[in-house]
Amino acid sequence: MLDLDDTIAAIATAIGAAGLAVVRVSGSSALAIADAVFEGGRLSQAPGGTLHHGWAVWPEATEASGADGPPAAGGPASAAPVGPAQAIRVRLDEVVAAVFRAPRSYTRQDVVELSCHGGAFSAGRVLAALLAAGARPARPGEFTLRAFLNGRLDLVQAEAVADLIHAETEGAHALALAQLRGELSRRLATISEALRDAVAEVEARVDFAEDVGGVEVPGHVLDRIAGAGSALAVLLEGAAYGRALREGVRVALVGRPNVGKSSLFNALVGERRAIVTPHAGTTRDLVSEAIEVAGVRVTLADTAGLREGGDPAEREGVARAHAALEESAVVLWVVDASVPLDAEDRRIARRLADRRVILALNKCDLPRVVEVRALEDAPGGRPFVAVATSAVRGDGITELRSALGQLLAGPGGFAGVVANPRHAEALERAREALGRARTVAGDGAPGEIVSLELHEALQAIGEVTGETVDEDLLERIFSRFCIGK
Ligand SMILES: Nc1nc2c(ncn2[C@@H]2O[C@H](COP(=O)(O)OP(=O)(O)O)[C@@H](O)[C@H]2O)c(=O)[nH]1
Ligand SMILES: [Mg+2]
Repeated sequence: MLDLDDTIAAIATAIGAAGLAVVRVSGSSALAIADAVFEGGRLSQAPGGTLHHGWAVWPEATEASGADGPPAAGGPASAAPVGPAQAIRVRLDEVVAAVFRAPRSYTRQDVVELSCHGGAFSAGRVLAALLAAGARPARPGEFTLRAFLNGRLDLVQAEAVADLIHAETEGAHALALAQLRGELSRRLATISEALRDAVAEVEARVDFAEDVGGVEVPGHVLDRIAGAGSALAVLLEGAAYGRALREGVRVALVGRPNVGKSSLFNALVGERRAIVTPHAGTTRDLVSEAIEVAGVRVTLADTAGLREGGDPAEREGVARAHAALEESAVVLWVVDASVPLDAEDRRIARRLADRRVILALNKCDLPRVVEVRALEDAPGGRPFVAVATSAVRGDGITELRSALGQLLAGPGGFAGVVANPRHAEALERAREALGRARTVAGDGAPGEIVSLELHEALQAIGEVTGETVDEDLLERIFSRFCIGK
């Protein structure tokens, strides 16, 4: 996979009915291979950054390519008799060829992109023709891997390409773009640079003092290490938010039966998705729907009312509600504010003691008998965000969304946000190594020991940017990409 010599080809667009599809070729023979399947000019003579209108054709048979006609497939083009002896080449589709010359291309190699018609058929035939002309099918993410190996992108940026493709919300998209622009990479580069300076200084002193025995690490170097450590800590603080942006979060609506969970769920989702009746125990199975709040994809789950007893179906529903509660980043706890709190409410309050909770005081269209204070005083009660709502009138729904948005919100901006768990794990290791470096330096350990920890931190940061990754890790990262990216 790390081989850059052969020329690879793949369909870069999703398969299906569409105006266009793009088939991409990259490698040292990209222009020659594209020429073999293109009728309408010599692409190998064309300057980079040019477009050429013409036809994709089946390549003439050569010893090297082993091409012996297009694959048998229905359709008018393949109905004509074809074969190696045929002088007239079979036209596969009308295309526009875009020529990019190394190093000014996505992969920094010669690249040709053939835009043909979309749909299930055309792009597949154009790709088959390129393969017959000598290209090899690209593996998932192999174009981006080449861009990385050729130094066009670092690993954070390469992974941002995959995140961009998979982004489903404005927030996930903005974050991926910021990382693709190199915003996280630049911050990591600054931290690494400070650490390399520290290492250089520590090691110079060690060398100098060889005869004298160990040396202590000077104060200004310790300050630099501490600065790098807190810069990492700032990045890691935003990691939960980053992960929420990238992957979305789950939010469960919980409460005792009949307080209006399903009604609030419907109001938040904006449609009558969950069944609402005046009877307690209506909701049994989980009903989930995704909404977007503050740029984060939120999967809301309406649950069965938490109470004990009930028939087997309701008990199963309650078990599922508890499971949904466990998986939720934030819990939307619904209380009927028009009736006094009961033992179930207090039991739920205790259950939620260590969770991030938004309290909806529902049915606020009716005279209110529950005060927030009463809930705070409940055993296990805690400060939470409370919003008065009326699911039937629509009061407080906007406030509920913005309370949720505030709980999910991050440090502001996407510039230095760590979103990928792989990055967070490695940066956490780097931060720990720096902590140890400071501790051992404070204990008067010799420079060599401090320098070991600094190297470990640099190594961990390098795993994020790709300076110090091994082949296995690259394989794992890029295998998650789409083919053609
Ligand atoms: N007055 C009033 N009734 C509500 C409100 N929200 C829900 N209800 C009613 O309370 C009953 C139970 O609602 P539902 O959403 O099924 O509650 P769940 O069991 O918690 O899911 C239904 O008759 C709803 O119409 C509200 O804000 N005000
Ligand atoms: Mg319900």
